[in-house]
Amino acid sequence: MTTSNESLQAWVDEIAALTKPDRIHWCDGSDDEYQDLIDHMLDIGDLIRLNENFENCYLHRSDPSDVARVEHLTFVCSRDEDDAGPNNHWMAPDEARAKMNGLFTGCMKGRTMYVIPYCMGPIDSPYSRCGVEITDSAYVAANMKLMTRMGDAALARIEKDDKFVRGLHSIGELDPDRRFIMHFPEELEIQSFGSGYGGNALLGKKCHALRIASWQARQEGWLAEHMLIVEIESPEGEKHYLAAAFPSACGKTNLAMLIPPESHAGWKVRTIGDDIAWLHLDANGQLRAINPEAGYFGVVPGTNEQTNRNANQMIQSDTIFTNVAVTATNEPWWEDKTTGTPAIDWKGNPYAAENGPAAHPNSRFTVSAQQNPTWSPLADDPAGVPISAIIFGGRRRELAPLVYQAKDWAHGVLVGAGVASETTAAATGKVGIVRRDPMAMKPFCGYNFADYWGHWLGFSNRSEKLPQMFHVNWFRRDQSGRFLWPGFGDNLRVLRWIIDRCENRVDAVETPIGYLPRAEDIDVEGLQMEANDMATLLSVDAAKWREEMNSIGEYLEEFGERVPQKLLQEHRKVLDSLG
Ligand code: GTP
Ligand code: SPV
Ligand code: MN
Repeated sequence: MTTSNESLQAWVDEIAALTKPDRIHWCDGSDDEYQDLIDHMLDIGDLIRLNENFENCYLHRSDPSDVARVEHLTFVCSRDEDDAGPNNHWMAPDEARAKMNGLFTGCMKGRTMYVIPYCMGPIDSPYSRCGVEITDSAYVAANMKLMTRMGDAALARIEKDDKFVRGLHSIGELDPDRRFIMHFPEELEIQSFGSGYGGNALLGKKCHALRIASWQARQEGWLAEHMLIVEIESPEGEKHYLAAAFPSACGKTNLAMLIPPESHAGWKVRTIGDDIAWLHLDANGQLRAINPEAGYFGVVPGTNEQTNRNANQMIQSDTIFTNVAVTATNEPWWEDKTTGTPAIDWKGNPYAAENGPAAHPNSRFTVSAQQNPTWSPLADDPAGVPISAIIFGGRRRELAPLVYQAKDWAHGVLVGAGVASETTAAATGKVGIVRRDPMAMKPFCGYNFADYWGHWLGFSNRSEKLPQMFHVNWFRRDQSGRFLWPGFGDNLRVLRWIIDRCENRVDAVETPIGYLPRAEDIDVEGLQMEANDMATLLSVDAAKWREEMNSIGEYLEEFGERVPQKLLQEHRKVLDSLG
């Protein structure tokens, strides 16, 4: 196949000449093609078929050195280093291109080159953007089919728009020393070599829909964010759409498909998106969100009937599992799964407890969003959904209360900029280290955070109907390590307070860091919670917050003179009111 779009055809020809594949396959996105990809991977041993209880489910074991995003090998190659900012690794575009050209030369010899046209967002939405990923990985092609609107329809839109993000990917030799994820935002281009893992290899997701899109969004006046989008409907039929940014492996997928607790009969929760939101102001000044993705690449460990019945059900069929364990009867198994026992670990070795967890802590499922029992058809609405509240959050065993509300938009931007969270297994490196992760975008913002905060602040000049902003923390613990808040479905109780605040239906306690709930305003019916725990969850320790605000101040200073004065003023205000 070929395309009528000359620049796409020329680029594909150029990449084929560089990488020298044996075959070129243009993906049409059909179900037959998906099955062919699966059959091929079963043949060559890249996939293992799981047993009949998991219909059309497969296990992929990645190279043990290639199980998570690699932030130290991810670069933003803008022409000016300051445009990438201290939040990114930077390499000069010429140097990066020379390095990548060397790696890509002849790298697809003996392999098939897949050309994958995809559309991020509903095919007919003005907010959507297209891309083409060229890859030598059938695993990537199959995952892109589940994760994006991939194939003929996307190609037709590309031929109409004549604009697309170019993503070039090769697994290379999966050698960590020859692994780089490069972004050229000015050219709308991505080059990724040496990894087959999700965020490094499925280029539509973090590379395009966040790093490149955030850059485009700044120029065009919108936001590309690491946010879930969820619909909450009350028993009376009142609907609200919330967008929430939590760092990787901090609960977005779970919140986006939560199951109301038993005490909450009549409440309905539907999922628009679980990881990425593109936010635009409409003609009336209403902020609207689309989910650019069409599938979920979710954390497997921790998923079970109690924590997330929907996710558990969603991954019983037509799912690609990456790096989970299997039982003796070839069912997938992971930590906190409530049935079965592991026989073979994620590396393919006989399971032995002393070798660590059976499933990799960052093992993932890939599944079409339509399999989610709470999938909302509004995920396909070209106009997106109107957002009532923006929620930031992190994984903090101390300090951050269960929930608080920012005083206004500018204060909310400071709250977002100050987000800190314990690192997780979603990226290589140490787990459990608290680091700043502004707006949960530390690994994903394709430009200087100082400019990004300025872009966020600017929205208040453009609309008087902006969403309210909040911060949540589901992860407070006591001395013994026990979670103080039950989390998961019970998080609805907190979302209700957030909605009531948006609707001006409930008072709050004003503190220097923002508005907190009165304890009686969080509905705890049916919860076995100690009053003490709730008091801890809703307390603000001024001395510790002064330390926190000083540390946020030091962090902002790292960005030098580009930091907006307005943000520094907000910071000063909070610090002053802490006394
Ligand atoms: P990415 O896909 O990496 O962006 O992650 P995510 O933000 O979608 O995180 P996800 O919902 O997959 O949750 C990650 C881990 O946190 C899983 O092991 C969950 O079981 C756990 N988790 C999610 N929500 C809660 C919660 O409310 N409380 C507690 N204690 N754990 C949670
Ligand atoms: C994350 O790490 O935030 C993910 C998984 O959502 S990945 O697509 O690999 O980035
Ligand atoms: Mn994510």
